[in-house]
Amino acid sequence: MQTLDGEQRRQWNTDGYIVVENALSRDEVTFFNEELDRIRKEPGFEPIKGENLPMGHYGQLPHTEDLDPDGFMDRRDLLPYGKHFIELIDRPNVFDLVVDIMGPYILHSMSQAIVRAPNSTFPGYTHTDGGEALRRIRVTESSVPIAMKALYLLTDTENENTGNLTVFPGSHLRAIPYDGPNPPNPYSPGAAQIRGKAGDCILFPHALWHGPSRNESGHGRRTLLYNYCQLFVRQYDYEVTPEVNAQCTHRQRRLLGDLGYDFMPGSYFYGPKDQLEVITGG
Ligand SMILES: O=C(O)CCC(=O)C(=O)O
Repeated sequence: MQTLDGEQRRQWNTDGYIVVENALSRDEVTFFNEELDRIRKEPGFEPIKGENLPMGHYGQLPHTEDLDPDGFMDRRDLLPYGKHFIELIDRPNVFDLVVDIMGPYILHSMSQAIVRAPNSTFPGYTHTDGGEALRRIRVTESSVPIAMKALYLLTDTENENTGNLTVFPGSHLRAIPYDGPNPPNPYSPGAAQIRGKAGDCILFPHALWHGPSRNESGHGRRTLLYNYCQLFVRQYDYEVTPEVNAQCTHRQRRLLGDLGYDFMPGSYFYGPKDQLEVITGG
């Protein structure tokens, strides 16, 4: 399998992220953009708000609220929308690097498509992933992450304030002052807007302070996100339906939590005997 080169490893350890250029071809970018237009009109999981609902939860909607292709969309659980979304789970030019970063004892934990609308009053925001729990955990520079994300750009963010993923380089090693008097935002000192092209993929751990900048580009900024976690941590956005399961390869099924035997106490604590072989395709 492919591994990080020296410069990528240095950047991962120091800055806490790397950019894989041209991870998707131009044709694939076009294809997935059309898919986002399609799924916007279909039922799916979107953020729901309500007084009695826990923070950040997603519920089933008949379609995305804003049907303008450039309008806001935040759709979770992409695998039921087709095999091409399933194939992104272990697309070799990105997944190989994920395995090099995390090791082979991993699961796919979440899939998501986000469109950030232009010209909105949206100021951007900064956070870490993994909620209240992971926010309190800090790993060292030489540790594999507990969870990480692959963010595929489907539109260019070559200029600043075009909905760029904005990160605080090196912040994966520091606690985010989330509940303090001055929580970070994309315009705080130390923030860096990543400039990338449609097709590039940004890899970063959940612990990195990150989030979107404003979008003044005049069009929707689009991304696909695929998350991974260590085997003992649970997935958090889907149930594997028989339809999805039937379309998966052996490796994809393993990454969706099928250990090759029925669950018993001990499962997911230690990996199955063939885990290395299945994950590395050896
Ligand atoms: O929309 C974005 O740029 C970032 C999404 C995000 O914050 C995340 O991946 O957790």
